[in-house]
Amino acid sequence: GVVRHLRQVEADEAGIDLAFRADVHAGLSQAQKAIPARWFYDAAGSALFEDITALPEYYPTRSETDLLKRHAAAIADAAGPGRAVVELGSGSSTKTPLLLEAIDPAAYVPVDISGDFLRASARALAARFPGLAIYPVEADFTQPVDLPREICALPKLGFFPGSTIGNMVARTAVDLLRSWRSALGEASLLLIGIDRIKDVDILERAYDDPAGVTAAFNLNLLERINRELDGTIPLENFTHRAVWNDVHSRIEMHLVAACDMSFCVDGRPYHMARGETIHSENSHKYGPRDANLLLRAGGWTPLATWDDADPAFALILAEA
Ligand code: AVI
Repeated sequence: GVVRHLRQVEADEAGIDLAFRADVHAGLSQAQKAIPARWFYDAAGSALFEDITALPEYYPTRSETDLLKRHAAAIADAAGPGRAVVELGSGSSTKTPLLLEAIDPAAYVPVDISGDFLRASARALAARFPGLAIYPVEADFTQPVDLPREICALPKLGFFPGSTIGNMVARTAVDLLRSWRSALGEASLLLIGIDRIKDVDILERAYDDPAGVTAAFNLNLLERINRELDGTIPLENFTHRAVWNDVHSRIEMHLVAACDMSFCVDGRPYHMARGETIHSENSHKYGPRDANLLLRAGGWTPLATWDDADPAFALILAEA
Protein backbone atom coordinates (compact mmCIF):
# COMPACT_ATOMS: atom_id res chain seq x y z
CA GLY A 1 0.00 0.00 0.00
CA VAL A 2 0.92 3.67 -0.06
CA VAL A 3 3.29 4.10 2.87
CA ARG A 4 4.12 7.77 3.10
CA HIS A 5 3.86 10.77 0.83
CA LEU A 6 7.04 12.87 0.83
CA ARG A 7 6.76 16.44 -0.36
CA GLN A 8 9.97 18.12 -1.55
CA VAL A 9 8.59 20.97 -3.59
CA GLU A 10 10.54 24.03 -2.50
CA ALA A 11 8.35 26.47 -4.29
CA ASP A 12 4.80 26.93 -3.08
CA GLU A 13 2.14 28.26 -5.46
CA ALA A 14 3.69 31.73 -5.19
CA GLY A 15 7.17 30.32 -5.93
CA ILE A 16 6.01 28.45 -9.03
CA ASP A 17 4.28 31.59 -10.19
CA LEU A 18 7.52 33.58 -9.79
CA ALA A 19 9.58 31.04 -11.75
CA PHE A 20 6.97 30.92 -14.54
CA ARG A 21 6.84 34.72 -14.67
CA ALA A 22 10.64 34.99 -14.81
CA ASP A 23 10.95 32.35 -17.57
CA VAL A 24 8.22 33.96 -19.68
CA HIS A 25 9.66 37.49 -19.46
CA ALA A 26 13.22 36.28 -20.09
CA GLY A 27 12.05 34.05 -22.96
CA LEU A 28 9.95 36.73 -24.68
CA SER A 29 12.84 39.20 -24.46
CA GLN A 30 15.28 37.06 -26.46
CA ALA A 31 15.99 37.54 -30.18
CA GLN A 32 14.63 34.01 -30.78
CA LYS A 33 11.75 33.92 -28.33
CA ALA A 34 11.64 30.69 -26.34
CA ILE A 35 9.78 29.35 -23.30
CA PRO A 36 10.90 26.13 -21.53
CA ALA A 37 8.69 23.12 -22.29
CA ARG A 38 8.18 22.34 -18.59
CA TRP A 39 5.52 25.09 -18.48
CA PHE A 40 3.24 23.06 -20.79
CA TYR A 41 2.14 20.91 -17.90
CA ASP A 42 -0.57 22.74 -15.97
CA ALA A 43 -3.80 20.76 -15.42
CA ALA A 44 -5.10 21.48 -18.94
CA GLY A 45 -1.70 20.78 -20.54
CA SER A 46 -1.25 17.50 -18.65
CA ALA A 47 -4.70 16.36 -19.80
CA LEU A 48 -3.87 17.34 -23.40
CA PHE A 49 -0.60 15.40 -23.18
CA GLU A 50 -2.56 12.31 -22.06
CA ASP A 51 -4.73 12.80 -25.18
CA ILE A 52 -1.58 13.04 -27.35
CA THR A 53 -0.36 9.66 -26.08
CA ALA A 54 -3.57 8.08 -27.42
CA LEU A 55 -3.21 9.55 -30.95
CA PRO A 56 -2.48 7.09 -33.76
CA GLU A 57 0.30 9.40 -35.06
CA TYR A 58 2.02 9.70 -31.67
CA TYR A 59 3.87 6.36 -31.79
CA PRO A 60 6.31 6.71 -28.80
CA THR A 61 3.82 5.60 -26.15
CA ARG A 62 2.56 2.70 -28.25
CA SER A 63 6.05 1.55 -29.28
CA GLU A 64 7.39 1.73 -25.73
CA THR A 65 4.40 -0.15 -24.29
CA ASP A 66 4.89 -2.87 -26.93
CA LEU A 67 8.56 -3.17 -25.99
CA LEU A 68 7.75 -3.44 -22.28
CA LYS A 69 5.21 -6.18 -22.96
CA ARG A 70 7.35 -8.08 -25.42
CA HIS A 71 10.55 -7.98 -23.39
CA ALA A 72 9.20 -8.12 -19.83
CA ALA A 73 10.85 -11.48 -19.17
CA ALA A 74 14.27 -10.37 -20.45
CA ILE A 75 14.07 -7.16 -18.40
CA ALA A 76 13.11 -9.21 -15.32
CA ASP A 77 16.04 -11.59 -15.90
CA ALA A 78 18.47 -8.70 -16.12
CA ALA A 79 17.11 -6.77 -13.13
CA GLY A 80 16.26 -9.61 -10.76
CA PRO A 81 13.59 -9.35 -7.99
CA GLY A 82 13.69 -7.29 -4.80
CA ARG A 83 14.69 -3.92 -6.23
CA ALA A 84 13.21 -0.55 -5.37
CA VAL A 85 11.82 0.87 -8.62
CA VAL A 86 12.24 4.67 -8.72
CA GLU A 87 10.21 6.23 -11.53
CA LEU A 88 11.18 9.71 -12.72
CA GLY A 89 8.25 11.87 -13.76
CA SER A 90 5.75 9.11 -13.12
CA GLY A 91 2.77 11.23 -14.21
CA SER A 92 -0.25 9.00 -14.68
CA SER A 93 1.99 5.87 -14.48
CA THR A 94 0.20 3.91 -17.21
CA LYS A 95 3.26 1.84 -18.22
CA THR A 96 4.34 1.13 -14.67
CA PRO A 97 2.13 -1.94 -14.02
CA LEU A 98 3.82 -3.74 -16.92
CA LEU A 99 7.23 -3.26 -15.30
CA LEU A 100 6.08 -3.97 -11.72
CA GLU A 101 4.33 -7.16 -12.78
CA ALA A 102 7.44 -8.35 -14.60
CA ILE A 103 10.17 -7.69 -12.05
CA ASP A 104 8.53 -8.28 -8.63
CA PRO A 105 10.09 -5.27 -6.84
CA ALA A 106 10.41 -4.73 -3.07
CA ALA A 107 9.22 -1.12 -3.27
CA TYR A 108 8.00 1.48 -5.74
CA VAL A 109 8.93 5.18 -5.54
CA PRO A 110 7.11 7.39 -8.05
CA VAL A 111 8.67 10.87 -8.27
CA ASP A 112 6.55 13.60 -9.84
CA ILE A 113 6.12 17.36 -9.58
CA SER A 114 2.33 17.12 -9.82
CA GLY A 115 1.03 16.11 -6.38
CA ASP A 116 -2.49 15.38 -7.67
CA PHE A 117 -1.37 13.02 -10.42
CA LEU A 118 1.02 11.36 -7.98
CA ARG A 119 -1.61 10.71 -5.30
CA ALA A 120 -4.18 9.37 -7.76
CA SER A 121 -1.76 7.02 -9.52
CA ALA A 122 -0.21 5.79 -6.23
CA ARG A 123 -3.72 4.92 -4.98
CA ALA A 124 -4.56 3.07 -8.20
CA LEU A 125 -1.29 1.09 -8.09
CA ALA A 126 -1.77 0.25 -4.39
CA ALA A 127 -5.13 -1.30 -5.26
CA ARG A 128 -3.54 -3.31 -8.06
CA PHE A 129 -0.42 -4.40 -6.10
CA PRO A 130 -1.67 -4.72 -2.50
CA GLY A 131 1.59 -6.23 -1.15
CA LEU A 132 3.87 -3.56 -2.61
CA ALA A 133 5.28 -0.73 -0.47
CA ILE A 134 4.76 2.54 -2.35
CA TYR A 135 6.57 5.74 -1.34
CA PRO A 136 5.39 8.65 -3.51
CA VAL A 137 7.80 11.60 -3.63
CA GLU A 138 6.38 14.93 -4.77
CA ALA A 139 9.45 16.59 -6.27
CA ASP A 140 10.97 18.03 -9.43
CA PHE A 141 13.10 15.15 -10.73
CA THR A 142 15.40 17.60 -12.55
CA GLN A 143 16.60 18.79 -9.12
CA PRO A 144 18.42 16.66 -6.49
CA VAL A 145 15.83 14.49 -4.70
CA ASP A 146 16.15 12.80 -1.28
CA LEU A 147 14.89 9.23 -1.58
CA PRO A 148 12.84 7.75 1.31
CA ARG A 149 15.17 6.22 3.95
CA GLU A 150 13.15 2.96 3.90
CA ILE A 151 14.61 2.07 0.49
CA CYS A 152 18.21 3.00 1.40
CA ALA A 153 19.49 -0.56 1.66
CA LEU A 154 17.66 -1.88 -1.42
CA PRO A 155 19.28 -2.07 -4.87
CA LYS A 156 17.52 0.43 -7.13
CA LEU A 157 16.11 0.36 -10.64
CA GLY A 158 15.58 3.83 -12.06
CA PHE A 159 12.72 3.89 -14.61
CA PHE A 160 12.65 6.88 -16.97
CA PRO A 161 10.16 6.08 -19.74
CA GLY A 162 8.53 8.14 -22.47
CA SER A 163 11.76 9.58 -23.95
CA THR A 164 11.40 12.53 -21.59
CA ILE A 165 15.21 12.75 -21.60
CA GLY A 166 14.77 13.90 -25.23
CA ASN A 167 13.16 17.14 -24.05
CA MET A 168 16.54 18.24 -22.65
CA VAL A 169 19.57 19.43 -24.60
CA ALA A 170 22.52 17.02 -24.30
CA ARG A 171 24.34 19.02 -21.65
CA THR A 172 21.26 19.10 -19.36
CA ALA A 173 20.48 15.44 -20.07
CA VAL A 174 24.02 14.44 -19.04
CA ASP A 175 23.77 16.48 -15.82
CA LEU A 176 20.46 14.80 -15.00
CA LEU A 177 21.79 11.28 -15.69
CA ARG A 178 24.82 12.01 -13.49
CA SER A 179 22.78 13.32 -10.61
CA TRP A 180 20.47 10.25 -10.73
CA ARG A 181 23.53 8.00 -10.95
CA SER A 182 24.68 9.40 -7.63
CA ALA A 183 21.17 9.39 -6.07
CA LEU A 184 20.47 5.75 -7.02
CA GLY A 185 23.96 4.61 -6.04
CA GLU A 186 26.32 1.73 -6.76
CA ALA A 187 24.74 -1.45 -8.10
CA SER A 188 21.74 0.43 -9.45
CA LEU A 189 20.22 0.00 -12.89
CA LEU A 190 18.43 2.43 -15.17
CA LEU A 191 15.71 1.49 -17.66
CA ILE A 192 15.26 4.45 -20.00
CA GLY A 193 13.04 5.12 -23.02
CA ILE A 194 14.78 6.81 -25.97
CA ASP A 195 13.11 7.81 -29.22
CA ARG A 196 15.01 6.95 -32.39
CA ILE A 197 15.86 9.10 -35.43
CA LYS A 198 13.52 8.11 -38.25
CA ASP A 199 11.70 9.20 -41.38
CA VAL A 200 10.98 12.93 -41.12
CA ASP A 201 7.33 12.48 -42.19
CA ILE A 202 6.64 10.08 -39.35
CA LEU A 203 8.34 12.41 -36.86
CA GLU A 204 6.58 15.56 -38.03
CA ARG A 205 3.16 13.87 -38.12
CA ALA A 206 3.69 12.64 -34.54
CA TYR A 207 4.11 16.28 -33.46
CA ASP A 208 1.52 17.83 -35.79
CA ASP A 209 -1.46 15.48 -35.77
CA PRO A 210 -4.43 16.13 -38.10
CA ALA A 211 -6.87 16.24 -35.17
CA GLY A 212 -4.97 19.26 -33.81
CA VAL A 213 -4.41 17.89 -30.32
CA THR A 214 -0.69 18.74 -30.36
CA ALA A 215 -1.54 22.23 -31.68
CA ALA A 216 -3.94 22.69 -28.75
CA PHE A 217 -1.22 21.43 -26.37
CA ASN A 218 1.23 24.00 -27.78
CA LEU A 219 -1.31 26.86 -27.77
CA ASN A 220 -2.29 26.07 -24.18
CA LEU A 221 1.08 27.56 -23.18
CA LEU A 222 -0.17 30.96 -24.39
CA GLU A 223 -3.52 30.42 -22.69
CA ARG A 224 -1.69 29.65 -19.46
CA ILE A 225 0.29 32.89 -19.77
CA ASN A 226 -2.95 34.82 -20.30
CA ARG A 227 -4.62 33.05 -17.35
CA GLU A 228 -1.83 33.13 -14.82
CA LEU A 229 0.26 36.15 -15.81
CA ASP A 230 -2.48 38.55 -16.80
CA GLY A 231 -1.53 38.27 -20.49
CA THR A 232 -3.33 39.73 -23.50
CA ILE A 233 -1.84 37.39 -26.12
CA PRO A 234 -4.27 37.04 -29.05
CA LEU A 235 -4.28 33.24 -29.45
CA GLU A 236 -6.09 33.40 -32.79
CA ASN A 237 -2.98 35.09 -34.26
CA PHE A 238 -0.77 32.06 -33.58
CA THR A 239 -0.33 28.76 -35.37
CA HIS A 240 1.40 25.54 -34.32
CA ARG A 241 4.55 24.40 -36.12
CA ALA A 242 6.50 21.16 -35.62
CA VAL A 243 9.67 20.86 -37.65
CA TRP A 244 12.64 18.46 -37.81
CA ASN A 245 15.99 20.18 -37.13
CA ASP A 246 18.55 17.83 -38.67
CA VAL A 247 21.61 19.65 -37.30
CA HIS A 248 20.38 19.19 -33.74
CA SER A 249 18.62 15.88 -34.42
CA ARG A 250 15.39 17.05 -32.86
CA ILE A 251 11.78 17.94 -33.48
CA GLU A 252 11.17 21.57 -32.53
CA MET A 253 7.78 22.99 -31.71
CA HIS A 254 7.14 26.66 -32.31
CA LEU A 255 4.23 29.06 -31.94
CA VAL A 256 4.21 31.13 -35.12
CA ALA A 257 2.93 34.72 -35.32
CA ALA A 258 0.47 34.91 -38.27
CA CYS A 259 0.64 38.73 -38.35
CA ASP A 260 2.43 41.65 -36.70
CA MET A 261 1.06 42.12 -33.21
CA SER A 262 1.54 43.68 -29.81
CA PHE A 263 0.45 42.26 -26.47
CA CYS A 264 1.17 42.58 -22.76
CA VAL A 265 2.18 40.12 -20.09
CA ASP A 266 1.98 41.45 -16.55
CA GLY A 267 1.61 44.93 -18.00
CA ARG A 268 4.89 44.60 -19.92
CA PRO A 269 4.60 45.21 -23.68
CA TYR A 270 5.88 42.80 -26.33
CA HIS A 271 5.86 42.98 -30.09
CA MET A 272 6.05 40.18 -32.64
CA ALA A 273 6.47 40.47 -36.39
CA ARG A 274 4.61 38.19 -38.81
CA GLY A 275 6.49 34.91 -39.16
CA GLU A 276 8.41 35.35 -35.91
CA THR A 277 8.14 32.38 -33.53
CA ILE A 278 8.20 31.39 -29.89
CA HIS A 279 10.27 28.19 -29.61
CA SER A 280 8.33 26.06 -27.10
CA GLU A 281 9.86 22.55 -27.16
CA ASN A 282 12.75 20.35 -28.30
CA SER A 283 12.33 16.60 -28.61
CA HIS A 284 15.74 15.06 -29.37
CA LYS A 285 15.99 11.73 -31.17
CA TYR A 286 18.97 9.38 -30.87
CA GLY A 287 20.57 6.70 -33.00
CA PRO A 288 21.95 3.61 -31.21
CA ARG A 289 25.49 4.98 -30.87
CA ASP A 290 24.29 8.45 -29.85
CA ALA A 291 22.10 6.98 -27.10
CA ASN A 292 24.91 4.83 -25.72
CA LEU A 293 27.30 7.79 -25.73
CA LEU A 294 24.73 9.95 -23.94
CA LEU A 295 24.32 7.30 -21.24
CA ARG A 296 28.08 6.80 -20.83
CA ALA A 297 28.62 10.56 -20.56
CA GLY A 298 25.95 10.50 -17.83
CA GLY A 299 27.81 7.84 -15.85
CA TRP A 300 25.78 4.78 -16.96
CA THR A 301 27.03 1.73 -18.88
CA PRO A 302 24.53 0.31 -21.36
CA LEU A 303 23.85 -3.41 -20.77
CA ALA A 304 21.02 -4.22 -23.17
CA THR A 305 18.87 -2.48 -25.77
CA TRP A 306 15.40 -3.51 -26.94
CA ASP A 307 14.44 -1.52 -30.03
CA ASP A 308 12.48 -3.78 -32.34
CA ALA A 309 9.39 -1.54 -32.16
CA ASP A 310 7.80 0.01 -35.25
CA PRO A 311 8.02 3.03 -35.48
CA ALA A 312 11.43 2.69 -33.86
CA PHE A 313 11.83 3.42 -30.17
CA ALA A 314 14.38 2.02 -27.71
CA LEU A 315 14.31 0.75 -24.15
CA ILE A 316 17.85 0.70 -22.80
CA LEU A 317 18.98 -0.97 -19.60
CA ALA A 318 22.16 0.48 -18.15
CA GLU A 319 24.16 -0.07 -14.97
CA ALA A 320 25.73 2.43 -12.62
C1 AVI B 1 6.88 14.35 -22.76
N1 AVI B 1 7.64 14.33 -23.99
C2 AVI B 1 8.51 13.14 -24.05
C3 AVI B 1 6.83 14.50 -25.21
C4 AVI B 1 7.71 14.39 -26.48
O1 AVI B 1 7.39 13.57 -27.32
O2 AVI B 1 8.72 15.11 -26.58
C5 AVI B 1 6.08 15.81 -25.20
C6 AVI B 1 5.30 16.06 -26.45
N2 AVI B 1 5.30 17.19 -27.14
C7 AVI B 1 4.51 17.09 -28.18
N3 AVI B 1 4.00 15.88 -28.20
C8 AVI B 1 4.47 15.23 -27.13
